[in-house]
Amino acid sequence: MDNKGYKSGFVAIVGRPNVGKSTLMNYIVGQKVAIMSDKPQTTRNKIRAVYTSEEGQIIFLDTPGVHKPKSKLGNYMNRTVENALREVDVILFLVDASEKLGPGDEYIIEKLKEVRTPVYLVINKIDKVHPDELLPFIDQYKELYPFEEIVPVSALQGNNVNRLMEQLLARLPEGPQYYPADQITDHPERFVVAELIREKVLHLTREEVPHSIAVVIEQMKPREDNEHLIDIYATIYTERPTQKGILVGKQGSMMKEIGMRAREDIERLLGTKVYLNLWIKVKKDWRNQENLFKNFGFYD
Ligand code: GDP
Ligand code: MG
Ligand code: K
Repeated sequence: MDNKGYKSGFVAIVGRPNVGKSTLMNYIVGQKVAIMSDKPQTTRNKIRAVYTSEEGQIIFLDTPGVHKPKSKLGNYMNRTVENALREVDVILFLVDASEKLGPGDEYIIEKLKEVRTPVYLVINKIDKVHPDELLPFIDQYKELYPFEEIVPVSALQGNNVNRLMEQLLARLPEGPQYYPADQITDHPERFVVAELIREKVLHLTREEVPHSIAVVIEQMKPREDNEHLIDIYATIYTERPTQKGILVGKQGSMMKEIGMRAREDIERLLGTKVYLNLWIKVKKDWRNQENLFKNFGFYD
């Protein structure tokens, strides 16, 4: 493929819970990808959605709502947010036009000031307010931070979202198409699925296999001829061949048991039938390999 003039890059979406981050992401990729809910913090993990067009590719990172950390997981989530902010080309700061600027927004703006990444203020839910309210709303935010662009949208109805995409593509550097055009997202459920498998391993092997294992979901997608069946390919990484031996078990019995129990839980989680394909690999010292760690999601 001739990549000349092709744009690509990474965009983080930050914003308080319920401002519409998942809704925007879903509109952009044209199908439901993130777990939507009225409850805050349902999107626990970093989600990647990929928007591909003739002009370029935008890789979106959804982030959990920024909040003052209360737990280790909270700390992790804030770390995720901060790393995301630093590593991306553009940050979309999503706010709710129908809500007053609050401490949560101010907290995020403080974080934005710590990084050099350009920030777009995306004012969502404009369908809920009178146009006259928009200017004073924008002025309040302008006083707090020098946003590079200010884009009012309705993620729910899709108003002005295409314009936002055009602006982003214009802003991104020339770059390759990182992902195939049909790869829409890394499902947020992947994280939970990996955790379920890991839980079964630790439970069934008791102390024999230490916590030094990691589960990576290689692929997870509905089967082409049957949307009610999801194929999941997962790899369990161990540090030593002896651990692999324990996990496989006599004639594969342990592996079978892990797979069966994990599948039951995953089916309950996803509400569909699941075909779970488990692999076990030995990866020496994976814990000290930073890159690998990144792909594993959340582990202490
Ligand atoms: P998140 O927590 O930031 O990911 O927010 P969600 O995407 O889960 O949205 C929270 C709620 O706001 C949901 O009930 C959405 O339907 C609603 N919502 C999101 N975008 C809009 C919008 O543009 N207009 C209106 N009226 N509601 C929206
Ligand atoms: Mg969300
Ligand atoms: K939410």
